[in-house]
Amino acid sequence: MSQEAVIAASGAYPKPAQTFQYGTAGFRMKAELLPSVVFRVGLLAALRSRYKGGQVIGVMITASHNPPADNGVKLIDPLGEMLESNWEAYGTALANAESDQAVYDYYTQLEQKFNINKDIVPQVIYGSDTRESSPALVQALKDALDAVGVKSQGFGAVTTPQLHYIVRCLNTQGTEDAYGEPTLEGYYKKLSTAFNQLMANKSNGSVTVDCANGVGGPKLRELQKYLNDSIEITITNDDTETFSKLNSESGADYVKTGQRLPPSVSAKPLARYASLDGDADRIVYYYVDKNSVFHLLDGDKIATLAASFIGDLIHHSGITDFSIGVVQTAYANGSSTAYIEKQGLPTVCTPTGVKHLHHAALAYDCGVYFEANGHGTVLFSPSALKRIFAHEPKSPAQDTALTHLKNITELINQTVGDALSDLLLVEVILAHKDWTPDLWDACYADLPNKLEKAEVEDRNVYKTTDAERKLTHPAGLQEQIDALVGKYEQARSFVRPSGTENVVRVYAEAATRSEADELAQKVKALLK
Ligand code: NG1
Ligand code: ZN
Repeated sequence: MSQEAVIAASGAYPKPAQTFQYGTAGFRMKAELLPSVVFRVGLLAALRSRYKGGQVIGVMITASHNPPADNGVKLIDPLGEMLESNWEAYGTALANAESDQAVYDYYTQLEQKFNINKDIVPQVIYGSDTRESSPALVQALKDALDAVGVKSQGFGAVTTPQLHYIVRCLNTQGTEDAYGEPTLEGYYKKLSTAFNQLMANKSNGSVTVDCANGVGGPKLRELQKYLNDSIEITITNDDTETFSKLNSESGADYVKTGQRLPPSVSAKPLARYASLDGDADRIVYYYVDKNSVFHLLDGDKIATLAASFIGDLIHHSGITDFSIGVVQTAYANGSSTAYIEKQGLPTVCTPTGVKHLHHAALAYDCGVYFEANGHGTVLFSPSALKRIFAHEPKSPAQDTALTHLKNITELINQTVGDALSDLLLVEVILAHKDWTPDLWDACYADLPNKLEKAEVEDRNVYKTTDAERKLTHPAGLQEQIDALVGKYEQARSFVRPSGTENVVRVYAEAATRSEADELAQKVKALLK
């Protein structure tokens, strides 16, 4: 790597007059602002790989559920986790360096700070979602990787979780923790093999999947080719050619935020429907009842379903002293938390952002974590996996439960929340329980809730504590919220600054729909 090469390559991607910040989802904004950021993220990925002894780092170009004109970029650490949070600041500093020389200087400063061995060849893999802006951003990334001598490989359009999967596979190949074959085919085979075994001799009707006109559509079609015919999957909203359709009137965020059907879906009573987001790392389910009333089965409902099913399998396998915990955020419906606790399972609340949930889930033999918006997965600790795979069943019933349990650990993408893997997981559980969506829904009744956003002058003046459930600043505001909450039954409300948009979010829940809406409006009015 020469100074001239880096500076010349950086010169092709001038920084706009803008301050950037590596947030909970990496960098995310209007795509035209991103070329310099993506170039510099490429440099950071190279450093991170060398810092990790040449392990493979992933770079995903996506803006998930954001509108078509946005894009974003985030790094994936060697085991498929999100970038370690103390490195986010280096990404922020690189993105904000004011000149090409400053970019180079900061890069070499980091090399020195971490005493990075320059003989190590860095390795980076990358992928993108289906946005119109993605190819140009991929080019910016490649230019950075080439400028600093990275051995790189592109996977084209992939779901975010697929790239996480491949990163982990590459870094664990040939070890006792080998995660799978590091290809898309390997991904489909791993999920489908587990699914087909779990669904052998079962059939459970059909599910319609709205793919938000994003990358999940073609990838689900591909996955479908490997699945047995135990369920029929109907794919809708899978037009990735018309860029403007991405996340438009479709997708998990549309359904969850608006608590309504996508207009393109005419739902049959008691049939199963699911929506993915633009990069297929989120999923929500829903159905309409006999009276055509819409019911959402969100991330909380998926978490409770998964935790109770896995708990039963552990029990029926004869495995003892096994801890299962459910990790949620402040957005989890109060009824879901109460339900989980009633089942005797511990719950933990962390700040928003999957990196926090993921971290907390590691404390259990099996940690189930989901954001209410449908982003989540299940983690089995390495020692728990060893125990499961070494366990000797003492009866045919234990043997069956254990076989299911082993397949469940293979079906779940343990690197990150994965809409395709979660879809198959839910389908398996419903088939095993012989549940229609209303039976699943009947586990507990969601408290009516409302999510609002407020434009404020400076969201950074809003500071929170207690896993974002309480404000410490501006002074006095929390007391005003508490006073309002006190006027309603079963009510809860909190305010926090978004980590991905320049807004403050307001959440309220209460015993009735009108009270939840009113409380949200009143709390929002306090922010004026
Ligand atoms: P922010 O903008 O910080 O609320 C949103 C979601 C998070 C998470 C991130 C990353 C809500 C209320 N917030 O974060 O859950 O998914 O985006 O995509 O849904
Ligand atoms: Zn997403």
